[in-house]
Amino acid sequence: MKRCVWLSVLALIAVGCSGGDAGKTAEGGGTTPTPESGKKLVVGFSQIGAESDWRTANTESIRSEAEKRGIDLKFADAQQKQENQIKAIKSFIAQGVDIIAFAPVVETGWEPVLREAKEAGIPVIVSDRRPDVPEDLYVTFIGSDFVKEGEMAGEWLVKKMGGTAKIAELTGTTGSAPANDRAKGFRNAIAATPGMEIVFTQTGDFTRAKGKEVMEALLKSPAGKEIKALYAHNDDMALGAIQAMEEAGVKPGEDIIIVSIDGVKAAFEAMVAGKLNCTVECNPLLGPFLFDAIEKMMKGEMMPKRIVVEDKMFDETQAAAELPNRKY
Ligand code: GYE
Repeated sequence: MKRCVWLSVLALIAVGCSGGDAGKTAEGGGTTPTPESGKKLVVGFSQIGAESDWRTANTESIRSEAEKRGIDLKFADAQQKQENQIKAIKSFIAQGVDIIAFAPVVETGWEPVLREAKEAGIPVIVSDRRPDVPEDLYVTFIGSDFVKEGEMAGEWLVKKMGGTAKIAELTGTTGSAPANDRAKGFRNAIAATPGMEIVFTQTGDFTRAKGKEVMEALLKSPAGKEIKALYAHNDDMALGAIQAMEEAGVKPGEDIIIVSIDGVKAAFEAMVAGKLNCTVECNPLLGPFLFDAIEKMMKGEMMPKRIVVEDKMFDETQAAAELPNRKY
């Protein structure tokens, strides 16, 4: 059944991008959309913004992979605003791109625009973050398991703190899949250890500046005096918080134990300097995954609804050896 639905999507694409007669027949009677000979494949990509080192590496991976494969990439930066992403997707539809890919800044609010793409016969691939929409509105979702990342961070912290700590949490962009899932995963991991207590939680919007600002205010408040650990949903917020701690005379990595997520180079440098204790990797190099999926789709191959990118965890004891291997 799924295959039938998919083949009819492919047939729609052929009509949408080639006028219905340039596609070649695929096995099983479906139609594979091939851009007219000599015409480059056009992919519209709506990126969230440039909020973190992770995002910069993600953008670079997508741009360079498109270039390598001779794909015409129409790239739109939404500056962290959903309304800009919706505008970009509508504009891709109006331009009649072959494929739309996007990283949804928040989980909700995507159904109407994805229905428009579907009605226009343009397939959508989801990159990085999950949107809360019915599965028939996209081909596949490529990205990490954020709940698992939160669990890994929590498990590591329980061990490191010997089961007791008052914890501050810096959450990611409110309403985003990684903020929701990393909060959930971390809570799953500490649930069985009552000594592990989250006493403060606030968004730092995945940025260094906001991470610093929130930590500055926290350290000035009574709650700030009892914090023994910090869990930041990304490295950038942890790095901002580290600056705030140093300016307040608190030793990051010693007075306050810090675990964060992403595994960017700057986090490894902070670990080597003894200021950060652990980072859970979240691979931003999604370009090859994305364009492999697009190429498979163009050949009419069946695709899973979910492509999970595997991540590892690195703590301060592994940082120096690992730093030269980091690619982002
Ligand atoms: O962890 C953070 C970025 O969606 C996985 O977004 C991504 C997150 C990443 O801003 O640094």
